[in-house]
Amino acid sequence: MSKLSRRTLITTGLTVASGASGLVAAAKLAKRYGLIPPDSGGIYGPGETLTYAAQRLLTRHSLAREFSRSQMSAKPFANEVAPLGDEFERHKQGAFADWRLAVDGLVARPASFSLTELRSFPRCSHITMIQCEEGWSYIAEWAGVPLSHVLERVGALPQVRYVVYRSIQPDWWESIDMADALHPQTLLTYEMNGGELPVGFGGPLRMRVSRQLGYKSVKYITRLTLTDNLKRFGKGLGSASPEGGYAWFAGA
Ligand SMILES: Nc1nc2c(c(=O)[nH]1)N[C@H]1C(S)=C(S)[C@@H](COP(=O)(O)O)O[C@H]1N2
Ligand SMILES: [Mo]
Repeated sequence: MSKLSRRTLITTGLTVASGASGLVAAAKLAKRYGLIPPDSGGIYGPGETLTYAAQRLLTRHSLAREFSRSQMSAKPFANEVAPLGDEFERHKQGAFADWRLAVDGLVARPASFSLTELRSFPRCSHITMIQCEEGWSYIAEWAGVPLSHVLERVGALPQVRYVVYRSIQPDWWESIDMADALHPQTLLTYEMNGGELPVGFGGPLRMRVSRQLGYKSVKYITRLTLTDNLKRFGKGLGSASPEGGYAWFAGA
């Protein structure tokens, strides 16, 4: 069977199962094809599974909508963050010269990159919309190094299934699957709207996951961990968001 017709069959199966015999049947089907998100337990679990499985089958390679320069928001809104603390202040005073991005886990060559090194890697940019789950949004230009390039540089091992990313704010950590980690619009950004990424918007380094809601675009990134299993991180639900009642997969 061709790849496409197999995909159509599974997707149709998921849709039929969700209507006819309920979400649980859809979840069973998703499980057979390895499309279970890490927060699949609990009362919303079957719904989360259906969303994630269907999205991955239908839109794995789709691009987030890109906008023209004239559509950029005149006044982008920086969502307030909790106080950033002394360590961050020290970095800020030193113009972030000592900021590092550590990369560990299932990699051939664990590494730690300075911002200067990250800036020397291939640079990509896009004008996309960031949407908060609370309803507001803005359109901005983001520039940085594609996450896929960093993964290639450290030698991501073939069994890697997720990238966990952490902030200098310990409460903010997320993970994404390989469809998003290798996606061309997923960038470790250090620039916004043609200038340095402001602190309010996550500077000096922010993960920009363009196909998901704003909370997946974590600010002040310090560490990436490549893994085949999310169970040993936090409460085992994949990231901080499901621990707080939000979906791990936040496809927008
Ligand atoms: N480290 C960190 N990252 C974060 C947040 C935060 O409070 N701390 N807020 C998240 C939420 S809920 C949203 S909607 C976006 C907001 O992005 P903005 O400030 O560029 O509008 O950042 C996300 N990344
Ligand atoms: Mo948000």
